[in-house]
Amino acid sequence: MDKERTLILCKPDALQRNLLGAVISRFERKGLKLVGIKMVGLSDTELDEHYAHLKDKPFFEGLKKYMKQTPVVAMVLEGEECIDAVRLITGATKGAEADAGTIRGDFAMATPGNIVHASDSVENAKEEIYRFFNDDELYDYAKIDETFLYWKD
Ligand code: IDP
Ligand code: MG
Repeated sequence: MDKERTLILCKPDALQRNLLGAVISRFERKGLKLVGIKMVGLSDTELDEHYAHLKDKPFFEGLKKYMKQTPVVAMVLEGEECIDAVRLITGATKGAEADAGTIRGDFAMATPGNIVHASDSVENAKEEIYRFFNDDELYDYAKIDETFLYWKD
């Protein structure tokens, strides 16, 4: 199984609605390893890059305004095949349509306010991590639960 890293942004509504701990807890209890974390005030340049696939959408400017209301908390999580696993925990884009039990399904009702961003592919994860983190802000360390988490026999 490939070890992957993925980028999470806890969006301004996660901070404003006091859901930061609840969000991080969802990833922790799944067994994902936190290898980087920081608070970031997003710039227009970063948002134009990060949401380049949406630049022609009518909601693009509103999305940027929402993402700049407060700093976001950026995290890099590591785990075997974690990119898809984290997207499952995150849930569908529109809060009201996201499955119960997912972060968006449990905590969000709409868009753009859907609590978290999570990378959606290996290629995008690499690009997004590089956009928000320097190499010396990401940590390699052994975690004592890994033998049981990824038990192979
Ligand atoms: P994703 O976050 O589930 O990957 P994307 O389509 O990549 O979804 O959209 C990025 C973000 O843009 C969403 O998480 C949401 O905050 C916002 N967004 C997506 N669609 C809409 C919309 O129809 N109206 C307003 N905001 C939207
Ligand atoms: Mg996306």
